[in-house]
Amino acid sequence: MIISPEVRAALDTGRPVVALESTIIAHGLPRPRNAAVAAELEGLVRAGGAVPATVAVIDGTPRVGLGKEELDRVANDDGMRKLSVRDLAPAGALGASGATTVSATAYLAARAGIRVFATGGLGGVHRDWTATQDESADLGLLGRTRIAVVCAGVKSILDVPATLQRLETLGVTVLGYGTDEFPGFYLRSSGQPVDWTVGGPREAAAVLRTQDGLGVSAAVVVANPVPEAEQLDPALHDRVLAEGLAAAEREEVTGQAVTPYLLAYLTEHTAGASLEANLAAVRGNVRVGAEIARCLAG
Ligand code: PSU
Ligand code: MN
Repeated sequence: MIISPEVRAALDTGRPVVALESTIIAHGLPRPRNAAVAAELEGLVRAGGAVPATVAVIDGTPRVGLGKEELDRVANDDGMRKLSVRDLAPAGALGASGATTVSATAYLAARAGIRVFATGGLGGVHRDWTATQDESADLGLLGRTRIAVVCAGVKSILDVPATLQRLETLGVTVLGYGTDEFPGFYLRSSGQPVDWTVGGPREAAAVLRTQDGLGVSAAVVVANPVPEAEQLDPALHDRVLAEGLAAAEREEVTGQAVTPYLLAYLTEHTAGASLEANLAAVRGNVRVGAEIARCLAG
């Protein structure tokens, strides 16, 4: 694994660092918007007084902190695979390149010594789980990795109550960030309650410090809702999502392809509105991630 000099220096001197994933760039957002978003997110981390560490695997080498050229490859190279944590070893051994999901990003970032990671929405338990057993590797990995993940909940294409139940089973702490309801990714609320609420970055950082003191080594999900003004219209969301789920079933989309398929379906059939809500959520999470990292460092 190569940690970029800037990230290395920040970690060595205790300055705030925020990890960012690359799957959202390579497979979650349409081109050419994705490259601009990758740069924008790094800029938001910097504006928040922290160092961005985007994670990806380039020609077999896991990288924590990407240069401009690598970021461009993540956004535009058709050969970029989607790498979950189980894919890291074969990608490394065979020299493949790929974008890292939440699970692979959290794994590599924690290994590099990064405490805070910001993304859009976690993977989780899919709605047809009893038939397909499709559950994102994100959850299992978060159950054994000490990292804070700032996200807007889990993607609403999933079974949200089942995902929350699995997080509980796995021992993952879930904090509502200024809310007592679990966010619904494109929507402010999923309608599900959370057990714990933090009021801001100081309280979130205090939870992380306390967790360190206790030696608990699971993730803390900091669930930060998209701003109300920028959420997707809930009625439109429910209608298009139902159509998208039916289309995925009709077209027999399975495995790793399911999440990108549904995200793209929503973008297309909401005339881009879901994409804007998605981006608003990610931006908010990246800002909060930088604030929490700063509180931790200071
Ligand atoms: N959130 C987004 N866009 C994405 C993802 C999350 O807004 O593309 C990605 C994350 O990388 C997450 C992955 O880890 O989707 C989950 O995929 P799967 O369900 O195949 O595990
Ligand atoms: Mn899956």
